[in-house]
Amino acid sequence: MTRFESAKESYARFGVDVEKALALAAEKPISIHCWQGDDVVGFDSPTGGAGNGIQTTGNYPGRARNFEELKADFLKATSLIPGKKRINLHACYAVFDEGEWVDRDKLEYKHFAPWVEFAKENGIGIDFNPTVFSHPMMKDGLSLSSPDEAVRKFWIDHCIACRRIAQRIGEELGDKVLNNVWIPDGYKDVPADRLGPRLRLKDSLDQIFAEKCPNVIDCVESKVFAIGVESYTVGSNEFYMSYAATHPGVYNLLDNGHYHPTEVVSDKIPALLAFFDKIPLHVTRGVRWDSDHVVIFEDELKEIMKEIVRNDALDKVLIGLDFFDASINRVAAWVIGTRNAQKALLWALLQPNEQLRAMQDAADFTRKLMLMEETKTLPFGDIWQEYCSRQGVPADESWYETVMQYEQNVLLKR
Ligand code: RNT
Ligand code: ZN
Repeated sequence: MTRFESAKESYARFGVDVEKALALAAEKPISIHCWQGDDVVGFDSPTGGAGNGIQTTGNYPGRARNFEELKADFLKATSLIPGKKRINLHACYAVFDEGEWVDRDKLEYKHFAPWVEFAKENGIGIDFNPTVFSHPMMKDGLSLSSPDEAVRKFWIDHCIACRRIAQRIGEELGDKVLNNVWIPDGYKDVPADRLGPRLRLKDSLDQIFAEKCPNVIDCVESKVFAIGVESYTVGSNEFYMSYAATHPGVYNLLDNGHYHPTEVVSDKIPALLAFFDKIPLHVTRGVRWDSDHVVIFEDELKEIMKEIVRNDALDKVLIGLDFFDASINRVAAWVIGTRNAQKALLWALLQPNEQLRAMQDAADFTRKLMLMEETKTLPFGDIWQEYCSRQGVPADESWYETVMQYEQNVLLKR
């Protein structure tokens, strides 16, 4: 008997159908953020870098500097990751012809057509984001909530352009494209007016979402605070939650780095499932704050995946990743973080969820706790290895050698 067959029997003793779990894991796409590959720099400001609302730390060699390099690195990473993939793009990854450049309010579908070709060639979906940071039109740290009407209009136009691009990408791929609005707007010190910026943001969003885009899934992403905006964030949780609740078709994206440290997204998922038919996620790892460290196989990640699986919400929760670490090999960062998200998803699919629910409803809490704890040491590693093998990717740490060879042959030569 192989280790996998024996592990399968161990799970079967607890009523878990391993084959079903493997099939479900293989079907659920994870949207992989392109920005881990180049420290959120993008292609639209050759002299610039991440700043004005976002920051990356570290200077590991080999950052992707252009479209060709980013594609190659992404494919190297995804060749080592099991499961279905999408690529999550930002507007700053527009691909311009030689000598061409347009500002963000003038972006068009053609600037992303090369990405659509890439997606078609590789059988992956695309998600999209307006890039409302790292740009001179961020005035005094504000964009869609700015009291300067020229600034506000520029960013409204950018977001409208992005929805149109996302719509066309969706048409080309015969798919729906998530278009996520996140802005860094806020104040460092105690604001004198907390309502005004929010009313302006609300009006901006109304203008942005006015046009019907049937292939777009619209969402807004809140945040509690950031470095430099410690006292007040315009797009707070309550603001966007209320906006989504009152604007059908606009969803509230949950980034698990964007809440107070004792709040957990695993508990927010079932709360929102009672009201929304979709919940987009940014799965990340915050260390003391929204630090966007590489996702590791930790309890809260497992708990998030468990809430998706046991509430039958695999079709409702859109799993996307959001981390960027420039202090380690960026391809390895993608592989580690995404393999861990896959691993946690498979882990969640292997829980005796129905039995546990029945025990809770019968107030059989002792038995429930016993079962939760005993199943923690089932031979999960053997099932994970089988999943990777069936998916044609390395089942163990041997993927690391592939990345190190790529570092030697490609990344260090940049
Ligand atoms: C920032 C948000 C946002 C960004 C990306 C690049 O705090 O999490 O999602 O990380 O849009
Ligand atoms: Zn995010």
